[in-house]
Amino acid sequence: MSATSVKSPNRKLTSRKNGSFSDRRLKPAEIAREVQDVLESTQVIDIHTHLFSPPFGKIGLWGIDELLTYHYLEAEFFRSSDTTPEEYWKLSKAQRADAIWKALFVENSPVSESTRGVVAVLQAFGLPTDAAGLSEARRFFQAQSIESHIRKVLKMAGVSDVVMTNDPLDPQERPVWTGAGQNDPQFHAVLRLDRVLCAWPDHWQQLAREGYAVDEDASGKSVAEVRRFLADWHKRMRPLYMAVSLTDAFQFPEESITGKLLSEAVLPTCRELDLPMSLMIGVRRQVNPRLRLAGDAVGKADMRAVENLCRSFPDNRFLVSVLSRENQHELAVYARKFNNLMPFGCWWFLNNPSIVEEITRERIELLGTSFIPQHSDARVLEQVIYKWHNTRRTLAPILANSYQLLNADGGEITRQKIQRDVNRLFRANGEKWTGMRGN
Ligand code: HDL
Ligand code: ZN
Repeated sequence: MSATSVKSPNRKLTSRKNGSFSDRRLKPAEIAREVQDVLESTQVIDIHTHLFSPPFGKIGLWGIDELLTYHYLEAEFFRSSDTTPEEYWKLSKAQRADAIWKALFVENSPVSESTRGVVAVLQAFGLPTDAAGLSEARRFFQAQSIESHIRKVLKMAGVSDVVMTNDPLDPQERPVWTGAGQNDPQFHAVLRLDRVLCAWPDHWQQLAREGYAVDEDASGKSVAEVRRFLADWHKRMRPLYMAVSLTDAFQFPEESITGKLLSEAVLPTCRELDLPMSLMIGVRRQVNPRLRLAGDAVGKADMRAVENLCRSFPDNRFLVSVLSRENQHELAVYARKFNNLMPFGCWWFLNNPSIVEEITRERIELLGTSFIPQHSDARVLEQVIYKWHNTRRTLAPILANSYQLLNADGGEITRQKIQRDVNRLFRANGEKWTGMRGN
């Protein structure tokens, strides 16, 4: 994959034949190539990431040391090294990256999805992919200026818009939001509410300190004051949606502070502000705390909670991603029952070609193109290069096969229709759901 493997997004969309946008019926043998070309030339809106725009400074991660110390790779490292987590955490960032490079890339073949991704990024920048050490890669990344590097990386990845994850109670983020804010046109905010919805006992006092009349039991004026908190942060962040990550044990309705604040504060405010609510369900937090961020695992969730939310709140729009492979078919079936439910992405432990293929095929078979196929979940800037290259590579044969079947059953396939469908999958479903660009 060369650094320009994703065609410039401004490349004039023309057919190969007559230079105009072709609505000529394609021959079966032409379909695969047209699908690949449309995927490569259509920029995507990355609907969920942990990336940050330049005003956030150092909490925006990029470069080879951050790529190698990604928590996905740290989990794999402990399987291929005698280094204990306690010894590892004592190392510097560079020492950790050196240790991971040695164990996963030099002493073993980087054939996992996350290790191969780092190889793909090095290749995309024309850097050696089999060096004994990291000095050349470090020199390259250290020579980049972050502003131009961001634009180059997003162009290489074919990403037009990055949707961030923003925590109003994170002390590292707050100075940006209470200061000049962020107005980078390629980055969009999301109001992430894990601390409010899932850890109220640990965080209600921070709201109280900021002047919101809330209490430990979320009683009295707490609901109204949480709504005021959300409205205040909506003004600061202008988020595309509100979001929360929920464990595999999540139930709704539920006699709990989570259930109360979700139904009485967050969802009514989403309706008032015309924002979707993103629910990411199925994490089993810290099954191995020694691994820190890499210590989370997955559990099968009770999807009745999604059913009850979609039915009880028909005027709310829900973006839902579930972490267990076993929940995917249920999610797709529920999306057939509730048109206020938008399934999105192949999240975290699912973002591997073997599972992405299964999930995407069943979504197309059940939902047509009315879903958002992927998000990168990128934590380190350059990850979008491999994550979106891999998504396009996995999607291409799936989409081509769908059109081959349609053609064989009498449908007419044109490049124009392929472009319309890919635009819906990569862009319009997200734009419509979040109101981006007034759609
Ligand atoms: O809660 C989330 O948004 C998850 O994506 C977690 O951040 C997780 O650690 C992750 O990075 N998954 O890819
Ligand atoms: Zn995430």
